[in-house]
Amino acid sequence: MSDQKLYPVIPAIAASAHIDTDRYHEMYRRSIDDPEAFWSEQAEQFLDWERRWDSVLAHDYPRGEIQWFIGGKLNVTVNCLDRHLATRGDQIAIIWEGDDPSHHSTLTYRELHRQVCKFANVMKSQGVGKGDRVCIYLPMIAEAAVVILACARIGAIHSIVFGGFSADALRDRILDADCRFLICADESYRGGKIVHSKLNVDKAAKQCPNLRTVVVIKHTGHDIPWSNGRDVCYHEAMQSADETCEPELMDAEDPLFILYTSGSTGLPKGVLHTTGGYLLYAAMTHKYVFDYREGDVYWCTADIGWITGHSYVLYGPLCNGATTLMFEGVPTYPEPDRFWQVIDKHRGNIFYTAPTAIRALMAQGDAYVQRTGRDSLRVLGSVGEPINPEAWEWYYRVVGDQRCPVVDTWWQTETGGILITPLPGATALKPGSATLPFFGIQPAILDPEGHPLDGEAEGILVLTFPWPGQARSVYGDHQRFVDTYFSKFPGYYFAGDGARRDADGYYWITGRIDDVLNVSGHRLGTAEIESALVLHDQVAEAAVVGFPHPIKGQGIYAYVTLNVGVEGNETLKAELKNLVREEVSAIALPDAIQWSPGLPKTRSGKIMRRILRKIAANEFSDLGDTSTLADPAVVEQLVANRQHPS
Ligand code: 6R9
Repeated sequence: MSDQKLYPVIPAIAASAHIDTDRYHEMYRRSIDDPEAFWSEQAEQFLDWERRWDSVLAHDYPRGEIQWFIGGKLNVTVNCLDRHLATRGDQIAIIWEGDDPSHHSTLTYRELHRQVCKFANVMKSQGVGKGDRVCIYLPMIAEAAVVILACARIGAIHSIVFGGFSADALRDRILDADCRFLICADESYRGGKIVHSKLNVDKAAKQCPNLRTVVVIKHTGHDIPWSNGRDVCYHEAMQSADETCEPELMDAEDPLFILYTSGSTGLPKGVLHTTGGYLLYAAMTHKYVFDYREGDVYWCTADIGWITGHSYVLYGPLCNGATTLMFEGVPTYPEPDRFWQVIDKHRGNIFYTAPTAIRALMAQGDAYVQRTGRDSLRVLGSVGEPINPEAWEWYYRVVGDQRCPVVDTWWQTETGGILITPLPGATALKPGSATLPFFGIQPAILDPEGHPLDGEAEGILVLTFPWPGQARSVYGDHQRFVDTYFSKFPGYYFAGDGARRDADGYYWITGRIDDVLNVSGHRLGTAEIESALVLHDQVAEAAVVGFPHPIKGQGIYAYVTLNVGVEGNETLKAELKNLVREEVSAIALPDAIQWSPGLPKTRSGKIMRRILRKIAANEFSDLGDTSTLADPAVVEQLVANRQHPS
């Protein structure tokens, strides 16, 4: 079994790491035995507070109520910027590396602070204040960090929408959070191609009557349509803005941001994170999981539109005074050695990316890696989906030259930060395992009836106790928060993933147990894609499932039932793909569409996705029990017409 392969802690790493094996066990024990004392100490050590908290924790899981550092006051930007000025004002805070390898720039902590204060004043002059929701629809440019932090400066709640999302997806998110203020770029670059950001905003805005102001950051500088009275030029507004802006004093439990993420049903949920606990957890995990040290150049390749970009491109690293690299491009442009070129160019020490990128680069062969040096690297990280042992081995051996531990970090949008992970100087590694819980994290494995399983076990992964970075609600719908995470197994946080615990207590994440897909590390709900497909007036019904894909982890397979009398053809397939692109995103495009005159349903009308998944995966031998189907003949027909995914 693959869990037999063990890579001991690398002695050179352990010798200088913040946390070695003994210290991990000692700190972990204390974090479980006396969580309030433990987290109090961490909150003092990692953050500057304007007012100390009155109590550390209050929680009631069945009601979805979680509060940390109650009564504490602070401002996130004081922690990420102001307090660094005296000691590292001239240190680089952000290295920006463009899509085009000849484009790069840097911002020092002093300059970043200055720009954040200026843009905070721009927002204030436009009437944005504490508690207002601000939508950010930007590519990976340094100004994104400026406007995000400016929201935190004045207590506005940011809602970042991934720049690759369509106009319709953007519209849904603007409306759900009732954002009246939006920041976008004119256009952006991705792998040498242009993305028309502002055009998408204009399209979305047509259906967002409350959207008052659109601030446009010039990035490509090409001509774009302009709506007088609504659109504001970022650069003009910044020119005249004042450089001082007092930070808004925030309660530890005041909202910091909303981030939309897919679930098994309905539209994506606006996961709400608050101020004190989130920042502490992001900063502490950043320091210990990556063994971050003063002077390190740290690079997380995630987009700011995902939680990984929030916690590990911006908030965690900046709170720790790190130099963080923001990358606009893609791993394969101009050539598949781009990551390694960027590491050599900026002398990157810590590198954090997703298994899908690792697999895609692995498929290009070792030569692209080997023609670069990578001698600055010390720690490698993985996030977003389970990493298969082959990809792990390649990452460790070829990219890291067997010198750099690989930290496989399991966590979610809802968890705010990393929960299950190795620590570079403390944890022996097993390829494919996220290994052990971080400080304060208490995982458990349940059977389908909700009974906790001891020792070696496989089942449903839950968390039994809160941690500071945990989400507090679903914006505007607390009941949905309770229903999604706290109702299925009362008393636990239900993550939606399955896991196995081996004899050494190591956790192996086995993937989602609900109808959430993970395509190239992106979370997508099958319901979202199905809703897009059935918008077509010739489609009667659609069912979407995932299947194993060598690069993307999961691919998307759609079964589509057309209206009576309609013939399926390639034009129709193209139209359906277009609908998905427009309604959701290009990430959600099906790899295969199968015309399905009927879908396998139970007598009560429930689609049996288990069967659809097997057919999509080309596993016909064991379709399981089909006797409860209303019409078992449907299955044979589906098997006979299986499509080869493109
Ligand atoms: C951070 C992030 C969360 C889902 C999660 C799980 C999968 C993430 C993983 C992993 C196995 C890892 N996932 N990291 N599975 N090993 N190291 O990705 O957040 O976009 O909300 O996705 O991703 O299925 O439930 P998010």
